[in-house]
Amino acid sequence: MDIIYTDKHRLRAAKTELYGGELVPPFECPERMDYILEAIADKSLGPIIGPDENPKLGANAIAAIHDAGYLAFLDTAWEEWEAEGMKGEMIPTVWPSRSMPSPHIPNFIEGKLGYYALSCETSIAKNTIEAVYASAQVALTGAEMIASGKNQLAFSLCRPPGHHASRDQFGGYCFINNAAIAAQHMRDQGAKRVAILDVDFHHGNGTQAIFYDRDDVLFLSLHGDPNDAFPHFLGHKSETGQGAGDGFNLNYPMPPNTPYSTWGEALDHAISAIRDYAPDSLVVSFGADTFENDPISFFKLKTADYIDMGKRITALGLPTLIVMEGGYAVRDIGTNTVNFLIGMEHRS
Ligand code: Q9C
Ligand code: ZN
Repeated sequence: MDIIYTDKHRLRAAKTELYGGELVPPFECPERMDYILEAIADKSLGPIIGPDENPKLGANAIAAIHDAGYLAFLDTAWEEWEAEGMKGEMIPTVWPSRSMPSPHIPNFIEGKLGYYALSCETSIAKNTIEAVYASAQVALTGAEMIASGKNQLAFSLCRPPGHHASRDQFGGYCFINNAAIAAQHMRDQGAKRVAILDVDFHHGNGTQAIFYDRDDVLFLSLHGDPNDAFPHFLGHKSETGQGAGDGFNLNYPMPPNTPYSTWGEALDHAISAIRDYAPDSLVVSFGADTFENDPISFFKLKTADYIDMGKRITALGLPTLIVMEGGYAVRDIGTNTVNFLIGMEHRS
């Protein structure tokens, strides 16, 4: 299967993550990609190809999915922060909270940072945004391969991840929603319906919010119950879409210690909903943080389960783009991700 990847992800090299009241090295680190690439080489998967260099590819999709003011904020955030003489990385400290509804967008960078952030573990650092756009290009290149009919399967090895990013907010290690812009690009290239299946441990709050009122993109997410897991404020079963999108959003929240047997039942339900929807193509937001040894998650999937997961999803027989999201058990992320790809390659 074609794997799209660029070394530019290394420009995303924040030193800090606010975690448990301490500043720690970020869980979402460059080494994640090294372990995945090593496992890909071990199994001779590939080829690994660079993203399309055409800067216009998918520009419409990015503009359709994200707010212009948000993108402008991302472009100059670090410069503005440095110009104020701030010494550390960008960590928001203030938000327009429930008691301050309908906020105006402030001028000062500290205020803008809180306005455009949904959480504060995701420090913005020098060159972060360059890596973010390279990751988006990796997603769009994969989307183009599927949309053009050149490929039935492709893997966009994106970093940083995207599924927590909404139209105008970053957080949960995400800035541009790679899966959402990929799905939008497929729509722009003629797909009538696209399904996005999110199997990362965390709820894909950004993707859900982006497509919540649309019926042309079906969103399904299997994840840790938001009562117990990040992002805490979205991802309940009762969230089923609104307006034209009513019925086109499906959440499968699951409790701590969920094993693959239970998780797989939710997957089968999601797969049958995708079959009923009959999309032209599928985007899979893949995270390996469902793994039993993930340091920040609580499902109990085992390494061999990822092969079965891939086989079940690929049985849909749809043109499919896999987009990399999370996974923080760095030593095992390569094997688990590659097992998923091997499962996905089982096509009749
Ligand atoms: N106590 C992705 O997997 N913080 N993002 C969790 C746990 C945020 C995960 C804190 C986790 C974000 C793409
Ligand atoms: Zn995750």
